[in-house]
Amino acid sequence: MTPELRAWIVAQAEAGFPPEDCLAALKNAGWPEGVAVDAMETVLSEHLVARGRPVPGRGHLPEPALAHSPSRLVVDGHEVRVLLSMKLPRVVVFGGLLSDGECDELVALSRQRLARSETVVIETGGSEVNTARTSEGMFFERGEFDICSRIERRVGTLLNWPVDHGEGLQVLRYRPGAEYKPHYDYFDPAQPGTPTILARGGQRVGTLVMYLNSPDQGGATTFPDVGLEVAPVKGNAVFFSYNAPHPSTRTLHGGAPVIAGEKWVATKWLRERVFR
Ligand code: PD2
Ligand code: ZN
Repeated sequence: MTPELRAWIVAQAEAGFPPEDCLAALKNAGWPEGVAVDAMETVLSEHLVARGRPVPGRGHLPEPALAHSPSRLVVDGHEVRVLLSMKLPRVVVFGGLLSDGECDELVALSRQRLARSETVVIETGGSEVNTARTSEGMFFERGEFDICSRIERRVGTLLNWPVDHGEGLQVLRYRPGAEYKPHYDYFDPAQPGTPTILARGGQRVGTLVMYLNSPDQGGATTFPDVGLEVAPVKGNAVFFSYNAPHPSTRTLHGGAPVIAGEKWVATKWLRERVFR
């Protein structure tokens, strides 16, 4: 995006023109709608952040049905416990979202692919360790296996979010010493590659980290802004959502170093729009 176009989008908004007019002009100029929407959101939220003004949030977010404070939810015939619910950051911890058998199956299906990516690392010299994220990972396609579809459906029902607005499951394995330093899961509007990423499904608006085993020691999911630690327990999951790609959501989170044993998780990221 050119500086001139950025300035034009900001000028339209400051002059009080409705966003629909700006969008229509971009579409007339040949921009696909999704790309134009993301460009406007990116430019305007950056502009507001630069001015120290709050970024308006997106209205609609993934959210479990907790209005009447249930201690359990029955989702597609599967009982899920509600262990913790926090407003800011929006965090919910679920118990028993996955059965032991489902966890084991995901680990078995992903293990070979993790092993394969290790070989690639060795071939390139093996010294390029990303110190922020020392786990190994792989992605399933959405619906790649029956187990993926079943979990995707359950997560969609639990969080009231369409299955096609979700990325495929990502599996991570952490060995002793491995960690995931604190980060945000949304795509940083200030990064030059972000508009391209957003063209496929828009922003991430929610994350569900599902624990596929219980490490012997360490490996909690941490939210440093609020001093929250979620213990990794096989079958449990931590959900959090973010209504803007902004630190005001307080969704900074990390995976604490694993001290003993391995840690396996499956992460499901939820997008604003259809992700294909
Ligand atoms: O494994 C975790 O606890 C963890 C922590 C932070 C996973 C993710 N982020 C992630 O997959 O984004
Ligand atoms: Zn994360």
